[in-house]
Amino acid sequence: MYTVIGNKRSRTLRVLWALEEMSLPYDRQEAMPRSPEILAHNPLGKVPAMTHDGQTFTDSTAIMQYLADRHGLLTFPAGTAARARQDSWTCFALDEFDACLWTAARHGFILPEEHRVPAVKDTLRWEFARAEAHFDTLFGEGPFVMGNEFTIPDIILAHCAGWAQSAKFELSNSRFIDYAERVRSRDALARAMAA
Ligand SMILES: N[C@@H](CCC(=O)N[C@@H](CS)C(=O)NCC(=O)O)C(=O)O
Repeated sequence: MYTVIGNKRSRTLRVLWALEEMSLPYDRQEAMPRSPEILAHNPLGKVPAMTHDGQTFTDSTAIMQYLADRHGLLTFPAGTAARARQDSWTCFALDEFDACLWTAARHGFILPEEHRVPAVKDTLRWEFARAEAHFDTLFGEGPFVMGNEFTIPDIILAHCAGWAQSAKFELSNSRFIDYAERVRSRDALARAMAA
């Protein structure tokens, strides 16, 4: 049994979503960032973590890709050209979307007040819009980034689209908006949110 430690208003939702997509059974342990519950599993205090078979895994992308590889779902096999392209999408999602949102959060409410630079948000909004334009350039026929196959980077990108809205980053590219709406309408996300 997999046990996911974290809270749904965080990247933990990505792992829950992946588990629901794969129809795998799991338990949840509620933990807020930096709480004693997560510090017991991750000395950095970051959520999510996941335990399985006496082992602890951290970082939402590492956890999702571990699950995908282990069960041969939501991924192309390691060592294939398709997997390299899939991993490029994963890196793109993390570098261009996740990084903007995370930096905005850090300068909004996470860093000690004296180290925050609130004005950086304008630059991050501009960077986010540029990332949407780059998505448009890279995206093929769809419906997913890897064509007909729904894979891990789709979860990261669509999660970032939802996160952007709650962080008041207005989405600006119609192809990215359509894509995000399509991916976010999947039943597995609704189940993960209700879990
Ligand atoms: N790359 C990591 C980032 C984890 C992370 O920073 N999580 C946030 C919540 S979404 C957190 O726990 N932050 C607390 C902190 O940085 O102190 C992942 O994808 O899991």
